[in-house]
Amino acid sequence: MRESHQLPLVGLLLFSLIPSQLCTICEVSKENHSRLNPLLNTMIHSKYARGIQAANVLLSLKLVGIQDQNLEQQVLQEVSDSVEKKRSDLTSGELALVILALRACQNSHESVIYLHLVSQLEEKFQEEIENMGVHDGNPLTNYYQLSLDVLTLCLFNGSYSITEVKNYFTPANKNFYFGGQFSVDTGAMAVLALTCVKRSIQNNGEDLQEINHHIESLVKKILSEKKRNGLIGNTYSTGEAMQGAFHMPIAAAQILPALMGKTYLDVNNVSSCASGPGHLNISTHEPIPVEPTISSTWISVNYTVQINETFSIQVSVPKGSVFLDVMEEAQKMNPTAFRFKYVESSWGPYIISVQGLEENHNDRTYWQLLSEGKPVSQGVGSYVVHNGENLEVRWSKY
Ligand code: CBY
Repeated sequence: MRESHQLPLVGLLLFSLIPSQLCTICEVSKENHSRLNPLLNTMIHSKYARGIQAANVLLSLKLVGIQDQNLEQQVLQEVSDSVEKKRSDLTSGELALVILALRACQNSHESVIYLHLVSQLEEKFQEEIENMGVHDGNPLTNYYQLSLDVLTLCLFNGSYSITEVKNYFTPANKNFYFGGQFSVDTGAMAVLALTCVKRSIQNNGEDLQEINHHIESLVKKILSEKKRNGLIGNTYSTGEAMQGAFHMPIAAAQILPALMGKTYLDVNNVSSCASGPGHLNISTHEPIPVEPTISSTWISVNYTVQINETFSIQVSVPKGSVFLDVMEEAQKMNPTAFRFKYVESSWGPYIISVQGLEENHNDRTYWQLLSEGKPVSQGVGSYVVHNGENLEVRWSKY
């Protein structure tokens, strides 16, 4: 997982934690607001901002105070439709995001209609905890989603136990790590959740001290993952971010609030969301479409499925193809060795099984994607492959 993809959350986090030092650097000044248009356009016009992903976009639009009734209505409709479609199939974190998006920046009296969603989230959060009880501390989903759950319950008066949060969110908990590597996304979301919980604690007791301690230690871990070029908040990294790393609507939706000086902790603060000078005004014209690289050039890559045995094949795909294209071509050529299934996630297609062997969160197994033996930092739908590359999907544990 490369640092470029961690920027959105690191941005949110740095901003929320050390505002006095970083606000002025993180936040894009008013005269430069037009530079945010590429991000906005990515969020708004992408045909990929579908389903649950629309919740991320709606949340971001509301937080930065975009005043476009039409647009908001459209995204809201997409969110409502996908909730309707998935219903009880929504994971806890997806439901939390939906609540954050729907209730963001609303007066509390307008929000009564969403109360049942909060009680559904309370249930889903309990199911996560119960699963940890019977499956060796592994939740149904992951700690990124548990953090979203706690953040949402905390912001919108749901019930949760501070003692539970305190015990489960110790920074040494294995769920903060994948394959021994600290997950910056997970840590950042946990810090947002713990910060909300901290603010809700009235007395200066043991709970407060422990939560504070968790926050400090998680922030340390996040900062120690900062790479030489992994800065957010200075002109350079922001400029770079605008140019390419945030071409997915979800990535754009996560970085934009930070650039406007907002964090997910602000969603229940109507005055901080409210429109006024300093909020974004956008021209939501259709972006000029980038010509797809129409090319008759074909490239050849090696593709391997690694379980206990190794299955390899040489595949030809048009230049500009992504990992998924390679997997599909291999599947056509030899379905027995290379058949696979995927689901749509907020970050695009996510591989759940190969050769019928399915990932399992209770066992912490998954299909890892690698190039030249190293894990790639994008999903199968975004990772563009190169001529002569050695690609692999490997049955792994995280
Ligand atoms: N979101 C979630 O529930 C996902 C949480 C998250 C921490 C997430 C990254 C961060 C985010 N902002 O959403 C996450 N990934 C998790 C938890 C996981 C694990 C999923 C299983 C579980 N317990 O829920 C797991 C298995 C460790 C994992 N991610 C695997 C992978 C690989 C996917 C391969 C496949 N089978 O399709 C992959 C490609 C790494 C690899 N080389 O194998 C991977 N993740 C990547 C690259 C990413 C980043 C995507 C970046 C991009 N541009 O596509 C990521 C943003 C994310 C999604 N994973 Co995981 C992390 C990063 O690079 N910053 C909540 C929901 C409501 O949206």
